[in-house]
Amino acid sequence: MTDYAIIPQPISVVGTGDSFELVENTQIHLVGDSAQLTQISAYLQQLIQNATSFDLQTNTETEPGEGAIVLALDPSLSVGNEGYQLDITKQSIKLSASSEAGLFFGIQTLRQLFPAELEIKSQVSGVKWRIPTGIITDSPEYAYRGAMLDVARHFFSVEDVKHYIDLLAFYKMNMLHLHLSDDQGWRIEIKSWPNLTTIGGSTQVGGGKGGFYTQEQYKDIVAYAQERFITIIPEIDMPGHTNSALASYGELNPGITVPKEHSVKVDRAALGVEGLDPLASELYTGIVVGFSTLATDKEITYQFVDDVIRELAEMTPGPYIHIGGDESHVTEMKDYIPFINRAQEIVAKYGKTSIGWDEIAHATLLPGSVAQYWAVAENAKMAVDQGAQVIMSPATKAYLDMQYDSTTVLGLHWAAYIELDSAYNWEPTAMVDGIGKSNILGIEAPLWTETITNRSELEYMVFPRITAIAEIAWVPKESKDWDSYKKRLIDHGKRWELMGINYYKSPLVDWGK
Ligand code: TNX
Repeated sequence: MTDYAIIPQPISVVGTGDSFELVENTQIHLVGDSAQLTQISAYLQQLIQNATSFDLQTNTETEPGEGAIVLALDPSLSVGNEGYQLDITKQSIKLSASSEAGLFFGIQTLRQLFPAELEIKSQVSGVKWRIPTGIITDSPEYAYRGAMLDVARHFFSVEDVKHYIDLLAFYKMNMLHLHLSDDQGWRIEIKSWPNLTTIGGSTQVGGGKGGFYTQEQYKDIVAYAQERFITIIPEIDMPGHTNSALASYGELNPGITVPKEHSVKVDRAALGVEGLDPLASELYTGIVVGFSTLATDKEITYQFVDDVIRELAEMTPGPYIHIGGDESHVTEMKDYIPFINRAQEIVAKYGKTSIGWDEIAHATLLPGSVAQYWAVAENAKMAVDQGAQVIMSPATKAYLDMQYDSTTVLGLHWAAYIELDSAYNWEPTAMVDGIGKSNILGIEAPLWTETITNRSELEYMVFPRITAIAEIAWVPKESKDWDSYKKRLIDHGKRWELMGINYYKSPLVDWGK
């Protein structure tokens, strides 16, 4: 196993110098009793079938024969909640874990050990499907390994989101935070407040037609993610970043002014909303932040928040709801604090835990609430002083919408230019004085989409930096190694070519031809 190229780097890899060859009659043997086990083996079966065209048979009754891939769920195994062990010999592959999630992550490692051609979606001939023998023991450093996609500034289709989920799963990420609302668009159907999508979802940055997920589509995304051991975290950003809601319901609007440039009159007749409250704001298609706020002094606002959170919670099996809370520049602090306090209570009432951007630390955090550090270290420290855990998303390191350098066409650079080495070489426990390992729930890399309009652009900003973030979230700091990572990345570049993924060929990596 000298030239394996696994990202994130497993905790321990011991090679034994031989190889296992996958052939047509290799079987998948399941040990353990769990419906999810069958689903995991179907996932592996499909993964292998695409390129090899082998239709591997699964069995549970008999002893594994020669040449089997064994997936063993063994609750007594001490590899941690999400850990796994891979024992590869010339005769067989044995993947064991104490949880289904561990098995799933182990499959991602296995997948990366095969020739890169495994990632081709149609039959490939002339490849020997061999993998090196050895023993791998592995488990993650952080429980929360996430990415965020802003579907509010530009809308992304269900298919695009699923595609992103597949790519995150490949790197053992387990959280996808969806930024579902912002000034420019409201992207999730709320049945009790239908204008949110008919009006609020009708446009996006630059004035495109926008879009939204029906509740059925959202549930479909959630289920797809769940099968890949990824939790969806829905965000409704409040009380700022709410113009799309204010344009949909005048009663929520305290009378804010939409920046003239890029403000768009709601076409009441075309959208079929003639009775719209005259206080409703205009739609907004620009990228200025910080001009909007909900009317925090009106009871109707809390009815609105309650309805939205209730409907969201009903279709979100994961434990978290993100309430935003960032850049509420036109909400006075005396109004902001009670608003965030009440929003957290509403989230708790529906059985969920709140996450908010670091500004929410100004409020009184409910036990369990999580603050997401992006900009202001003092806020993150205030959250920790209240007993909260923190998600690390420093804009200067983890923001996937930041340009790589001054020549990058897409993206912004208000926080920094983030070349690959900068995305890789930072240490979560060294970012904020007084915030250490036990205060950190995990790491998240947000992709804001003011300038990102489609799948190919998304991929270009995400790859390769997301792999640096995945490695920081999975690997203990002592084992992180920039030179080793750079070398392993070459193999991943090859895989991305075969997967048709558009990526930034950082000059720091020797990608080959
Ligand atoms: C700041 S990050 C924002 C977003 C923008 C982003 C662009 C955060 C909590 N707020 O509204 O999209 O910068 O990089």
